[in-house]
Amino acid sequence: MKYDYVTAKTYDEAIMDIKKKYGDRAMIIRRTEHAEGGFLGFGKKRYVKVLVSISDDEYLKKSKEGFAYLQSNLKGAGTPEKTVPATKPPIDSGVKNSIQGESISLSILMEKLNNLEKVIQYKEFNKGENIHPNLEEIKDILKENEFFDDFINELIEEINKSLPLSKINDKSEVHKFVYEYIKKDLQISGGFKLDNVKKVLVLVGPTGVGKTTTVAKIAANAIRDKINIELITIDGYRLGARFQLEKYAEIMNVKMMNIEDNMELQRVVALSKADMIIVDTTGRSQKDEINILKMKQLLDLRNCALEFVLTISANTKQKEVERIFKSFDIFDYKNVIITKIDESDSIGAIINACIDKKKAIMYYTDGQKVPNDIEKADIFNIISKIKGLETEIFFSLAKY
Ligand SMILES: Nc1nc2c(ncn2[C@@H]2O[C@H](COP(=O)(O)OP(=O)(O)O)[C@@H](O)[C@H]2O)c(=O)[nH]1
Ligand SMILES: [Mg+2]
Repeated sequence: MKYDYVTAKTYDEAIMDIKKKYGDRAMIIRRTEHAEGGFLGFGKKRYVKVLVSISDDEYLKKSKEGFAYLQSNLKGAGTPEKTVPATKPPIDSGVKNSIQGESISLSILMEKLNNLEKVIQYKEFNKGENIHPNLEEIKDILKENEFFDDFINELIEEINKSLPLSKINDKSEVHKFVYEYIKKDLQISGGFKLDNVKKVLVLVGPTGVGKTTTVAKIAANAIRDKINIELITIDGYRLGARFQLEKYAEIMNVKMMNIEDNMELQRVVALSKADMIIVDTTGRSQKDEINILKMKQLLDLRNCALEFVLTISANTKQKEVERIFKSFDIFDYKNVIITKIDESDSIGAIINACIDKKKAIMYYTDGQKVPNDIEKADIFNIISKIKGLETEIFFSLAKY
């Protein structure tokens, strides 16, 4: 944007000069009357000085685009739809029609530029430091819950695209949008399903997340539901771990076996009369890829509904979550169990990873007590774990 002073004897002449020199690109900013020379107030030379701003072509193009954008985006938000002002700009008497026309077109341009300014402000508002306070708040909430930046930014963009300003101004509308957005993409399986074929449920995951405890919880609840189950551990090299499951099996009075190789496993599964076999796996580190590969080979089973479940602790640091999801990819797991929710403030990263990788949440566990501290996941109990998201109103409206 450039600026120029145009001086002429009269305002009309100045307008004509401006039009000749700059065409449509000029916008009048200020007009001042001057007088100089003469003696004792007589013979002074009078003239008009007009300050104009000159837009470059790119700016003018943006103005037009910006105006269209504003019209489509800010409709209903109190933005004037008409570009031509109701009152004509003041024009001196005796001004020619053509000049009047020029003034109107300059006014229209001025109006367009004003609107462009609003568009820029609106865009700026939703970017960087000037983000709308309600979007700023939701951003903070999701960050606090350890959702990933990419997810948050996409969500904010989606809100800007889908919600009119009048709804963005309403905090509960923004929260509702976030709830719907997560609900739309988050898969929930809410427990295992039995098929006609024998089910083999295998819990994999990092050491110490609570696999053995969770196996015991699932088993105890299945027994309560009169499902015939058996337990297998391939955690044999860690004697302590094996005894841990043995102890649970003893209390629940279910069969438990320690398996060392694939042949043995195939035989045991084939001979089993159970509806479901739950397998507790080694607690070796997920960084140990060779062991993961060996485990995969050991667990290669046919003629049964083999299902791997990733067990991950809610305590897992945000940057670890993606790596863990990835390192167990080899098992082609479809479901996730979140453990130790009672010890963590934020499960956003896990929810986020489940959305990204299209994994369903099966259960969450919230304490050490077997069998009680486990819940089948549903959309309400999972989303309500997002601290700061006001979900009560939507839950009360939603049908179970
Ligand atoms: N607070 C809490 N502790 C849990 C939960 N699940 C398991 N634990 C504890 O975590 C520790 C490791 O559990 P374990 O089942 O041996 O983990 P594994 O190595 O994955 O088999 C034990 O002390 C469990 O009691 C849970 O949901 N909440
Ligand atoms: Mg274990």
